Amino acid sequence: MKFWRALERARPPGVGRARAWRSPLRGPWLTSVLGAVLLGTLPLVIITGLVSYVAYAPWFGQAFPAHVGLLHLPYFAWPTRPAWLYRLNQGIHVGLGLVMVPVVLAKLWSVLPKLFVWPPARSLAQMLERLSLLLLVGGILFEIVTGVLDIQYWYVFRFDFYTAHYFGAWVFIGAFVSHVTIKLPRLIRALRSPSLRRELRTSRAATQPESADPDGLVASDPAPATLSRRGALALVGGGSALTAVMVAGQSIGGTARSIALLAPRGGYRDTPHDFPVNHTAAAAGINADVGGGWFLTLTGGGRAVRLDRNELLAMPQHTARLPIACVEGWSTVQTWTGVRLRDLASLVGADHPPSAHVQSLQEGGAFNRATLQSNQVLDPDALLALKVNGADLSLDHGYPARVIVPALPGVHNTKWVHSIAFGDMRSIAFRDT
Ligand SMILES: Nc1nc2c(c(=O)[nH]1)N[C@H]1C(S)=C(S)[C@@H](COP(=O)(O)O)O[C@H]1N2
Ligand SMILES: [Mo]
Repeated sequence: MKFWRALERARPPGVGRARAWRSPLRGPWLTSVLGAVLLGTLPLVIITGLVSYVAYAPWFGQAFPAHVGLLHLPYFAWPTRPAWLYRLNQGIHVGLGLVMVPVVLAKLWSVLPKLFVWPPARSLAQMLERLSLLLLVGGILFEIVTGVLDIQYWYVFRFDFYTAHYFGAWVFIGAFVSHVTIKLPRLIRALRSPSLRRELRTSRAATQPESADPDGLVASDPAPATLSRRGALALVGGGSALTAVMVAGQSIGGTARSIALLAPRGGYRDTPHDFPVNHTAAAAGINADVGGGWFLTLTGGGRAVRLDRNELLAMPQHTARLPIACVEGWSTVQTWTGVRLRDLASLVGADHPPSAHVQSLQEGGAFNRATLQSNQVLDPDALLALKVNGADLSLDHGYPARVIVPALPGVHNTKWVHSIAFGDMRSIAFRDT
């Protein structure tokens, strides 16, 4: 007893004053509506994130982070069809993830007073529960912050973004699953009364606090409503809609790109090269005169072949409309022309290569090479592109030649290609990392 009294005296100022939180909107119903939206959407964000890890082909040592032990979905060879598969996966992960940010913040607001409860725990069980909530809230905020900063290329933190985002996700997944397990019955009960339909018809003037609940979400001394619950939901929905517009613009293209404030990426207005650039040639240390004296080295099947750009242009050319879908939340479909990768493999006698290792002229960086699976080499639309939209590639989009493969994660469409080695690249790739 003495302990509790001491704890009460040690209460920090401003904490534990339940009366300070007076919004009449707070209560199990509002928290549960927001919770239900997140329950329906966050699993999709989680799964597409984990699928993306597998799509990077971690067995070639080229997923980020390279090693995650057992913490991944089952591995499978990422398909090349449908060509928009990775685009869809990343669109859901980044797009839906960002659109849910206002909902997450609103849900945190709805339970905010509970953060300031004093004493922090009255029993061991309660202490464990609050610790798990710390992982839940900390986990989602960490994923949001690291994700958004990555989209902005703003690496303010010292740690590696991908490693942090990946393992942070697993912390959140654990906390999320246990939170849902514990709260689901209460969520269902709270959603029944009052019904959504009735609440959506309730004006601000008729908005009443919910009756006191065992969780203590309802204010003990509620102020008059300044906003109805439907108004609050409309506000959150509006925030989500605005986010959707700002993030989708970069993928929709045209004028919509100019309002893509969340994913500002370059491009060249009114040219065949008017689509986003990931790293520019300047950023990658590629000189403007890269074309002079350039040749491509092919190896495999015990042979080596060197081709210059004119020799590549003299080979059978193939054209395909294919997307580039970047993990950073943008995608674009363009018309690419070049030599089929499988024709290049045949040139060195590797008709059915188990994989291919593509190396860029770019020195250093994590994106200057990629290992492709067998199906990604053999697909009839898998190209070493020399042109885009009928014009020679621009320097920033990978001149003299770049890889473009259907459904391949954007990062593996290597630009400024220098060499391609066909064969079993598993061991080589693992030595690299
Ligand atoms: N050599 C090299 N290739 C690269 C990159 C890079 O930084 N260096 N970025 C990759 C990433 S992450 C993406 S999304 C695409 C973007 O292609 P784009 O800049 O032509 O739009 O190129 C990929 N190829
Ligand atoms: Mo990317």
